[in-house]
Amino acid sequence: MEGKKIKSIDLATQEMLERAQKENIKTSWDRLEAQQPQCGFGQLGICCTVCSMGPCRIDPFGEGAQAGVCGANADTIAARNLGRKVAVGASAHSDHGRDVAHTLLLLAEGKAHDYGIADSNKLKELALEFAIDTNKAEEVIVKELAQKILAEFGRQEGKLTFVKRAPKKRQDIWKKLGIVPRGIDREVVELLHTTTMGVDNDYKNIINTSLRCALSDGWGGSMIATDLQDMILGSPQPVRGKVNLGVLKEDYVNIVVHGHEPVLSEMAVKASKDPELLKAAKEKGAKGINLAGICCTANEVLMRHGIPVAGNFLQQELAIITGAVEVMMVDVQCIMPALQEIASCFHTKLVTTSPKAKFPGVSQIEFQAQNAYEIAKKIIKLGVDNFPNRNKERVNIPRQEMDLVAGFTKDIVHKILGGKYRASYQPLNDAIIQGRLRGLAGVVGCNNPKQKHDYFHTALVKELIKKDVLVLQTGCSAIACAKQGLLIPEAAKEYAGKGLQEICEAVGIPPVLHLGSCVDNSRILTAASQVIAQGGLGDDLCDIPAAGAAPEWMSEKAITIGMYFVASGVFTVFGASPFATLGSPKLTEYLCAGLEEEVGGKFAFSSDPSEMAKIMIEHIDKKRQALKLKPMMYE
Ligand code: BF8
Repeated sequence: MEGKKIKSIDLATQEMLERAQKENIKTSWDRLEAQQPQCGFGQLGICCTVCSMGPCRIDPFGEGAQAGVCGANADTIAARNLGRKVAVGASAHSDHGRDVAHTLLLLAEGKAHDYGIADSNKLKELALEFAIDTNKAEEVIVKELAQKILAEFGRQEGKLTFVKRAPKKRQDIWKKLGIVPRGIDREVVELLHTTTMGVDNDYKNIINTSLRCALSDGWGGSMIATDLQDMILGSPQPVRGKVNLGVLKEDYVNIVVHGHEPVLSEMAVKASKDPELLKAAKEKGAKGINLAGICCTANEVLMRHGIPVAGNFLQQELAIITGAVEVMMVDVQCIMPALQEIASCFHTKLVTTSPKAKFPGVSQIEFQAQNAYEIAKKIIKLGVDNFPNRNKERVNIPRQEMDLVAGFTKDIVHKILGGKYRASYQPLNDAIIQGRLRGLAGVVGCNNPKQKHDYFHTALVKELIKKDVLVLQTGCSAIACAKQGLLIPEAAKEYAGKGLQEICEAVGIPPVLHLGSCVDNSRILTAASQVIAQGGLGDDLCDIPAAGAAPEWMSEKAITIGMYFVASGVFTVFGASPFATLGSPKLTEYLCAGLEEEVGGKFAFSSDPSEMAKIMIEHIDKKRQALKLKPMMYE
């Protein structure tokens, strides 16, 4: 790769990119290059396609048109474009949550026999939160809960039930600003409505509606997805696993699960151990069946079963290019349309499973909760039967794989830090109060070929832990750092500051905690609320010495997550450009400064991981000072 711009810090990725180049297989990096120069108006957020009088664009230099045909200026156009992204991101997470809730209803009605209640404590907890009498038969409680949770989506008035999980002061702020989320669907629809032609032209009001919609995701759809998945599929426990393309096995049938909704992949885990299928695999000349994951589906099956992770978002194409994947089974979200073309260069069968996500020319085996296990078996069987079609000469699996520990939920953090006898957040709060720990950071989000793959995540996280910040991770960011060896307890000694090191060594945790998939960012909100409830670190989420970041983001979902973090009072830094809002300096200023006065959180943007770490640490220190906490112990 000498003399060329390195596209990834990950050696397995570098190796596969070289192979793709040799074989003239185009990946997202090549397509990005072919797109150059990308549209400047689009990058600045000042291209409007809302109605057919356009497309209109605003001249960013102030010389040409300053308004679209309808009269919308740069502020309105940029805010509307941003708001629509928030609505899409919220709808993706929340529709995922709805599907899980629907599975729960089918389960309660006896129509989804392959599922059960894996965590009955979670059922009790949720039943109490939803004011359900728990002295009834379990199936009655489950049915009532499913119905009540499904009603959260269509709720017209009042507030989402999980809003009560936030500190009182936070809820009061939302009330004052009129951004308490009501029904999930209602908030998405209202944001889409108000950003259509000729409705809301006040950029601040559009952001206000966007914040409410984002909150309906963070404290609604995503939280529902997380809690119900834990209840039905089992609450994660710390588990060791392996990560990177090296987890694919040369002598095995390799099945890769990719996407977001774990209800089917959970069944794939079970089916991959089915004696009948294992026998069939051996008959076809394989040693067994090897299941691995990509993206957030990977995080889900990793956390609950220790299933290895083949890679993050930008590695989905590369997994197929190893020539060793028999089936890639996809559900929804973050699945590149390019996969089919790449699969057609190899023997790999791409299988879609959601009626919401079809690919032209790709066969679909539709997932139904009613006969989930049979469907999963059918897909795995397809992989087994495809094994003899593998061209052994074309198999090229990079050797890289790394250990990691995942499965840290809010309850686990509680238990581990609180000790054997009394689960509590007090030791964590005390560590922050006494200056052993500086604070907390949530580092989350995607990959983006515009940025050196995995570099921004790992460089930022290394700087944070060096300064005694405990890092919580989800999504592709967690996979990036895991590949670089940051998610094992031994990483504390090598990378963490002395205070964080002491804590990690005392309780045996890594300095970077893997909390799950992107909907599991909701775990960060509930954990932070419990930190406040424990006492000593203020009375609102914005008081905690904490910050968030999405260093390599690309998805609309990342913007929605950022919005609900900010609306919850968290200072949140995004890598690269300010959501395509630079064409409106007023909007950018509002997002990066003005919002703080209203919600206590704000955005910052930076394309330099050291600078990102610096501003996050400055923010954490500012919060420490405001709380009059002790100076850092080892500085
Ligand atoms: O929901 S981090 S690339 S996989 S959007 Fe997608 Fe981004 Fe990965 Fe998970 Ni989240």
